[in-house]
Amino acid sequence: MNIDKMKVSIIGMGYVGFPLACAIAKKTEHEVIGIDLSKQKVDLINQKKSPVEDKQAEKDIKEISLSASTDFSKIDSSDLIIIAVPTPIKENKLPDLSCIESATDSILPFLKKGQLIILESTVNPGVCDEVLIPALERSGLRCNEDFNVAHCPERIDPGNKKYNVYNIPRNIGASSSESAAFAKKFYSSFIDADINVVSSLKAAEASKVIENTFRDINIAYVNELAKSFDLMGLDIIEIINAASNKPFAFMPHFPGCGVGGHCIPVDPYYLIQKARDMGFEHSFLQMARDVNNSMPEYTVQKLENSLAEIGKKIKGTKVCLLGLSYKPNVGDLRESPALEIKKILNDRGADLAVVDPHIEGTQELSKSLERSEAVILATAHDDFKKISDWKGVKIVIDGRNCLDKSYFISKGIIYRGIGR
Ligand code: SAJ
Repeated sequence: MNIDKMKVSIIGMGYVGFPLACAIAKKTEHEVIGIDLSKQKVDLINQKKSPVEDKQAEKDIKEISLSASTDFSKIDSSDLIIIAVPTPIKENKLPDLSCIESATDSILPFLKKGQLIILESTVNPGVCDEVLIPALERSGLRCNEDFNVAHCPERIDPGNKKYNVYNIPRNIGASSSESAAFAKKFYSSFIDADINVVSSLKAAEASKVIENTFRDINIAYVNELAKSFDLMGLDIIEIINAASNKPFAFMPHFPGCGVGGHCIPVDPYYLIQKARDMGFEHSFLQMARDVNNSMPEYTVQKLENSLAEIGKKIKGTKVCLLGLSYKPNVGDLRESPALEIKKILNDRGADLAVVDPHIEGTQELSKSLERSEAVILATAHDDFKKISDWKGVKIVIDGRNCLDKSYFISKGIIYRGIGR
């Protein structure tokens, strides 16, 4: 194998795999093949278009040679196979490894001596050793004798203008020190940031889940504060901003109508379940999940209380839901709390209009505001922050604390934030 010119196959052309494929194709001499189950994604890539919202990758695809296919046989004779498929949770909040398992089944016929298999998908400690390697060894080949395995947890922040696949540091664990060194050299060839080798596959898996669990518990902390500050008549944004001028030992997070995305509300359940299987209950992490999962209902409750102030109920009221996406300025519905808010409003009989400029099939903003008495903002899209004419709206529930509270007070519009 010539480390400078390999055949690299990437399984999964989503938010993680596609930018990664572009970076490798752009910065190295490797031949890069992208594999995905979605013919639509594959066709877009072969037409030199991006299948995901990623500003850097949308540029890169036009300059590079990257072919994509739905046919797994195209990975034949790969030196390196990278698995970057989703690791969601099931309805019952249990980890769902089915994408990894099916990707591995599809790789088996093409597993060869000397190959390195790298998992980028986020998993709990133990998945590589207890699921991935045994599945690959069903080929009859042995890990560390015939093939090696490494884990380099993905770190991508959709919509981030500063950090992208080229400049985010990475951690690597592997089945052997040689394969760790090989993987480090590979990632260093297209990433201009620290590539850190940890002691094992499990250590790499654990490092990723604690990153996102850290974020989840900190968001739960401020969400719980928001509930008590609402009762105390305090403005949580003012208070967090004040605490933030402490130059050490404080890291601001902000309350909102809930926690969405493919990482933050998902990864804690991987850690919780693994520890539970080992006989330990992460009650604190579970409680944080419960707090964050309570925010959509809390947000709708604010609307109900505000309507009651003007003698109305949710049932039959014309309500406009601003935003469906889980984070600003992208169109991504995964685990979005706005979907839960929409469901609750529908169940409570609201006459609902839903507006999200990043999601196809939603209503037009101006007309939706015109016909609505009340608004819940669930996503801090820039388009919503620019609204200057709220038409006949009487109530605004600002689920992302991103609007100007004083403006609404000056206009006699009832404004309620989350913790303000
Ligand atoms: N959220 C809050 N309050 C906060 C921060 C976020 O309610 O203070 C909500 C957001 O509205 C969103 C959810 O949490 O619904 C997740 O927000 P996020 O900014 O964490 O967005 P993600 O899911 O794109 O997170 C990614 C993650 N990257 C990876 O997992 C590789 C995460 O680790 C990063 O911390 C995050 O980007 C980032 O830093 O922006």
